[in-house]
Amino acid sequence: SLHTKSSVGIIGAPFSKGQPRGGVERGPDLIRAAGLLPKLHELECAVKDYGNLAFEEAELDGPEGVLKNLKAVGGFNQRLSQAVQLVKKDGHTTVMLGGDHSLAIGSIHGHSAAVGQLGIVWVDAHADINTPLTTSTGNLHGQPLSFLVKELQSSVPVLPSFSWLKPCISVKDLVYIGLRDVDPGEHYILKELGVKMFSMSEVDQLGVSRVMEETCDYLSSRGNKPIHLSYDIDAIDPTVTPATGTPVVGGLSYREGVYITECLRETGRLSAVDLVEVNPLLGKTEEGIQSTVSMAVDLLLGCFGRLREGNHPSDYNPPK
Ligand code: 6HN
Ligand code: MN
Ligand code: MN
Ligand code: MN
Repeated sequence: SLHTKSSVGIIGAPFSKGQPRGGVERGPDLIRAAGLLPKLHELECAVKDYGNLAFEEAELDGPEGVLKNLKAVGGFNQRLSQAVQLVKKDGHTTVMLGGDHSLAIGSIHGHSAAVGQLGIVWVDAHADINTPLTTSTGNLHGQPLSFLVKELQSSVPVLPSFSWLKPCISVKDLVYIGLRDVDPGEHYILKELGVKMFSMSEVDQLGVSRVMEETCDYLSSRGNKPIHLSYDIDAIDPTVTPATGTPVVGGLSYREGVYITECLRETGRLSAVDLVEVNPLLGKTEEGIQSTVSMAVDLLLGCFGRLREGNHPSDYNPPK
């Protein structure tokens, strides 16, 4: 490989309060149990597992208007941001294992606090850019980008639980892939702000290779910033990844999903990865759960150099 070996720092974030379904807090341990660490070692990655971030029940977390678990989500993300900053300062590419997608708030905030401006690749069936005013569910996993995007701050009310958070990304540094369930208020925002996006229609029209070429060109035109990949497992088709909270038909295939990670790895600028929304309690069958978890592992391996053509260690000695 042309790349220097990666050093990976893993943070488990067993958090589920950004949405109403139990089980997603089991994601980090399941992904580890499926062999993530030994498989990364096989790719000659140096791996440090920072363990799971402890979660304390927020006292008296009543709904503030329509928003659910504001204090818990605000508090956990503040600590996650600090954890990510530490891992980045140790020099690793961060892997944040969720947990639900509200965790992107702390993950992206911490990443940006440590390294500066970022390019964000958001792979998801959903846009996750509802504001506290446009949300129809009150679930904060549908809103993380509204708190992070600078251009949206005049539309986001000030919330005490997020007073620590400074919006740190420009909407021009954001690219979506895989969209197919976007709420009207979100669609308005995407069009109004001219956000770069490849919905499933564009994946169909262009094919995943053109989508990735254009994604990488776009990020280059924005100055080759360190890349933050936020990968929601529900971007993948529910026939492959049924064990997730908000499945949507018509998603990315296994191959398209992995190809995205291979291309981002090739840039050499992948600096943090979120892998979120794996929920074993929603898999229906053992097979469905296994398939979801192993997809999560394969996406992460694609991020760190696994090639479908095969790999071999740099010190490999052929038998003589
Ligand atoms: N996710 N747009 C819906 C909402 O509740 O705002 C769904 C959000 C899904 C969020 O999958 O990370
Ligand atoms: Mn989603
Ligand atoms: Mn919807
Ligand atoms: Mn999401």
